[in-house]
Parts: sequence; structure tokens; C-alpha cells
Amino acid sequence: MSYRTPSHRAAAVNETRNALLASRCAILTTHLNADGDGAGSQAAIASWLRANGTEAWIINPTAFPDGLRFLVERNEWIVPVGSRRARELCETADLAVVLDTGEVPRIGRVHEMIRDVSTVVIDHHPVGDHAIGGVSLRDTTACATGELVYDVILAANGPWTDQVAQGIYVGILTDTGGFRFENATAGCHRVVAEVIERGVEPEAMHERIYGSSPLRRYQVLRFALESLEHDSDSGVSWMVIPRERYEEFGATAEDLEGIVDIPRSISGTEVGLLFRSTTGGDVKISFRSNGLVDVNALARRFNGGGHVKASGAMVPGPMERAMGEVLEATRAAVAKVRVKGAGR
Ligand SMILES: [Mn+2]
Repeated sequence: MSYRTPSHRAAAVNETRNALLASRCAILTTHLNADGDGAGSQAAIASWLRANGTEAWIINPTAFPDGLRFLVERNEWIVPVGSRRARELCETADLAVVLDTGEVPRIGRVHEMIRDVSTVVIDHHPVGDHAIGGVSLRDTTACATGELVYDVILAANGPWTDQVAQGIYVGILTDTGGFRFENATAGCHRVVAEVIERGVEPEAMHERIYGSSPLRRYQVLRFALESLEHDSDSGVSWMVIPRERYEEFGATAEDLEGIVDIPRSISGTEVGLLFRSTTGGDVKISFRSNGLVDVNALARRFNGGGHVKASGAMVPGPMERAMGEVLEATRAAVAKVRVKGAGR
């Protein structure tokens, strides 16, 4: 069996393809602190649009991750959000493509810049309260935004550049936790097989994504591990990283990717949390669930969101207060589903 775009999304795929192909100059953006899926989808769409003769520019609300720059065919296509060039491009663009989120607050200051531009959203997150309008290809059954990007480029019959194939591969690789999560379905693996046939070298991609960590990641991790707590009664585990610690080593949000999987992976854990204080004094929380608790709903109570098993939120400091509130809500959320489960 080869991959076929699921029929329930075919109409949205075609509409999205048409909107993209009609553009002469497009701005591509994604959520704050772009991950492999956001950045990979941007890299793929940029390469494909450029191969079709459309100008495509990447303008993100936060800096494009250094470790993912290799995905973008030309470095000049990435334009810093605060630059005059970014403002000028947003004025001349005829299309804004929002990838891997569909929520206004998640694209930060870029929202203001693309306000008057027609918009296409390509995303696999649940729709929240601040949905971005325009043409929309949203499907929570897609394993990654990269899968939806594959659908669009398939519907256009390519062209398949190396960067198209690699961007899609890295999006799926990272959003499935290296093909481990529930979303790593047969369909997802079919897309992956097809991008490998179109030139992706899996070992090289894994090396770039998982085998090239800067030392500072582990220097911060050493301190984070000392804060590791596991509450066996409530099934909640967590770690804390104070701002001073990662600033000391020059670590960025990008360097801390995936660290929350450590508390989540402790036996007896339903929800793993990572608390990190930020420069502004707020506390960033990453939530990871082993499936029982909907951490998207949990994070939304703190004005955040994401997926059922992986989400994030930002709450006001100080750390002690933020931890107290979030841990209490998390324990209650676990207790609630456990009671429900016991009653079955
Ligand atoms: Mn994603």
C-alpha cells in the first residue's frame, strides 16, 4: 500500500495548494520557539514555493533555531522579525502561511505584521479560542504538520527538492518522538517511507537532530536532574530549571527540548512537568502525559495549550507560587481520571 491523503482532508488540501500556488510572495511563520515540525514544515514549503517561482520568506516570532538551520535551503530566506526588511516583506507579501499552530497568541508579534495579508493555516493542533482565520488545513489526525505539508505538495505533484523531503521527515521525526508516540501510525510511516524514497537519509537526519547536542545542554541537565521529584501518590514527576542556571551556560529554549521526557519517563508517572523561570520573571511549564490525563486541557487552564499528551503554558512568577498552583491542578487532574478509571 502506498500513502494516500485521507479523503476527509482532501478538499482542504486542494484549497490550500491552490492558495499557495496563486501566491507570488509568501511569508511563512510558525509558533514561538519553533520546533522540528514548525521549522521543518517552513523549510519544506519555502523550498517548494521557490522551486515554483514564488518568493518565500521565513519570519518567526522568535529566533529560528540554530540546530535546524541546515533544513533551510538558503540562509537569506530567514528574516529576523524585528528587522526593517521583515516589515517591508510583510507589506508586499500577498500570502501568510501559518504552520504548526493556528492560534493568534502563539505567533507573537508576527500576528500584527501579517494582519492585512490573506492567511493559510496548516496545523495539526486542536483549534483553540483564538483561531487564526483564512484558508485552513487543520487536522488533528495528522501525526505532524509535516504530514499535511506532504499532502499539499503531493496534490501539486512536487517538485520534490531535497529540502522538501528533509523538512517533512524532520517534522514527523520530532513530533512522533522518533516514531515512538501514538501518532506514529502506519500512514505516518508511509509518508516517511516516501520521503526516504525521495532522497532523505535517516541516519544523517538523526545525527543532525539527536546526535549534535551542544555541551551546555548537558551542563544544564546536570542541575535540572538534582531538582527531580517524583510524587508516587499523585503520579506526578517534575524538574525545575532556574533562569540563572541556563543563562550561566548560555543555554536556550532549544537546548532544553525534550528534557521534560525525563520526569515523564519515570515509572508510575502519569504527568511529567518541567518548570523553567524566564528572563521576564514568568515561569514556563512543559506538560507531558502518559495518556490518561489530557494535558492540553490542563495547560489551557493556565492560558497555554498544545496536544493531549504534550502541551505548554506560561504563568506569572515567582517560581514557588507557579509550582504550587500547577502541581495542585495536575495532581487533581490525575486523581480525577484515576477515579473515573476505577469506576469502569
Ligand atoms: Mn507539530
